[in-house]
Amino acid sequence: MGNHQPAKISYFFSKGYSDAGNVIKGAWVNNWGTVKWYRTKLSDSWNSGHSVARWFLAVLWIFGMLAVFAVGSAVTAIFTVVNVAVLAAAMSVIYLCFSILWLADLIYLKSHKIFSTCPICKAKFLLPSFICPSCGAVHTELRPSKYGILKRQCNCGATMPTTFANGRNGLPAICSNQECARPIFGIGSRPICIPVIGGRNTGKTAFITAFSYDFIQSVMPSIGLTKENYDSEKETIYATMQTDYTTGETSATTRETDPSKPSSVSYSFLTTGNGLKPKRLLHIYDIAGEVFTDNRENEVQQQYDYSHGIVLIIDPLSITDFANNVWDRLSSIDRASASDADLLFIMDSFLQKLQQATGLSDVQASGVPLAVVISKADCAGLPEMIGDKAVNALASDQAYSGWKQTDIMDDLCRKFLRDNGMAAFELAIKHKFKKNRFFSCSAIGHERGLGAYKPWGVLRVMQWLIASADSDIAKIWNTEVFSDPPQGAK
Ligand SMILES: Nc1nc2c(ncn2[C@@H]2O[C@H](COP(=O)(O)OP(=O)(O)O)[C@@H](O)[C@H]2O)c(=O)[nH]1
Ligand SMILES: [Mg+2]
Ligand SMILES: [Zn+2]
Ligand SMILES: [Zn+2]
Repeated sequence: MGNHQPAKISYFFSKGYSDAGNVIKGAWVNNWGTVKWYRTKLSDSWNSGHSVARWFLAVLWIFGMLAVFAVGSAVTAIFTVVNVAVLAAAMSVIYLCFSILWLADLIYLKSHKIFSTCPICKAKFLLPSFICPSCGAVHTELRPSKYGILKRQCNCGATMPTTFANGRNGLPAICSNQECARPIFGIGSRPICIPVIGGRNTGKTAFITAFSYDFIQSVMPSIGLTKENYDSEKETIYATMQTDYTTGETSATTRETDPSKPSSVSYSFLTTGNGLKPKRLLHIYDIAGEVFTDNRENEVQQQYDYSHGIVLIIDPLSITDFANNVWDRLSSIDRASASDADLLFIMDSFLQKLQQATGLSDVQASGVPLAVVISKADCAGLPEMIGDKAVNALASDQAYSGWKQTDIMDDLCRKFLRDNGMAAFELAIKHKFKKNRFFSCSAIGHERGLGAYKPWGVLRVMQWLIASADSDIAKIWNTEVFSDPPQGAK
């Protein structure tokens, strides 16, 4: 509440003080002036009068002086007290008003889970810094305060709203981190932040492309939601994703070695409609795989701290036991694009970063839901082992009677990893994440370069994470059912 703002302070907190002070001072000066006047009279009559009259007049003047001093002081004192009381009353009323509104604004933001995050430096803040539309001054705390209850006047004279209810969301804003200060959009929305992590070439970008395209093009219209753009940069990302989706390509996420550029980029968009209030702001973070393998990062990935769910992508072709078995059956493209990153190493490096960002200790388990996703499940006979085909085939199996489809898939994936020498990995996940679930998916649906994406299993992953994060969306997007915890993970 205390930061200096480039705005005019309300009268009673600024000029009100000095005005009252001057009035009170004036009254005392007046009173003292009268006393002085009597003293002059006294000395005049003493110096000029005869001996008897002199004594008589002196007594008279002294008496008068004392009377004026006593009565005058009393009156001035009462005047002072009244003045101070009026000023104090006005200040308390204003203080009370802005405190109540400040609190109401805070309660609204908190109860609606509204905050802002910077897609560049990843900082999280309740409110960004707002920019005066006429002069560009930065208001770091545009909230009800001594600068104004519902509105304040910028030093330039422009009026700015100070609450969520009367237009603050519409003002231009920048990141609260003063070293960053990049533009922030979607003010007043509830963010849903989901980082997608994994080694290089595991299929993160393909996963995000498949999700974004299918969610925006099919899911959102089917549940009555519409898209609003975040900014033009994000729309360039979406344009690339649309081209990749329709042509069946993948664009490599460029390695960011320039320290001024972020190591992870988010694809962000707003979704609104169907009674969803406030708007939701989805941030899907695509983190360059090098961040994990080379342990190099241009910024602390603070979003791990405020993320609502994490997608950990595993390339089955990077699992040595499995890859050795099926290598001969792979197409040359799938061979060439297999990830060479060591899964346990990536996991270790990720856990370190997670602890760094969230302040978790080594033994504490994270409460963030973690989706472990086996990607590229279209190749090497995987559909029949862990894909929907396998799940459907087992749905009538005695061993799985009464199981939900999503739970069968979870179980098949865990078994697949254990059977291929990854038991330690599955155990580590169980220890480190209270809420974890395993999935298989194919983002492209086939190997790269064979026409448009035909994804399966991608939306399911995101539905689980988004529905866990947002009960309102869970009510309208509920095509999949999940038990908690997964049947096979109990
Ligand atoms: N067969 C198949 N290959 C995929 C799939 N997704 C990704 N790939 C391959 O893996 C490579 C790397 O994918 P990409 O999404 O760029 O991985 P990233 O480095 O984790 O972002 C791509 O060039 C594809 O050849 C998939 O669903 N199926
Ligand atoms: Mg990528
Ligand atoms: Zn920033
Ligand atoms: Zn201004």
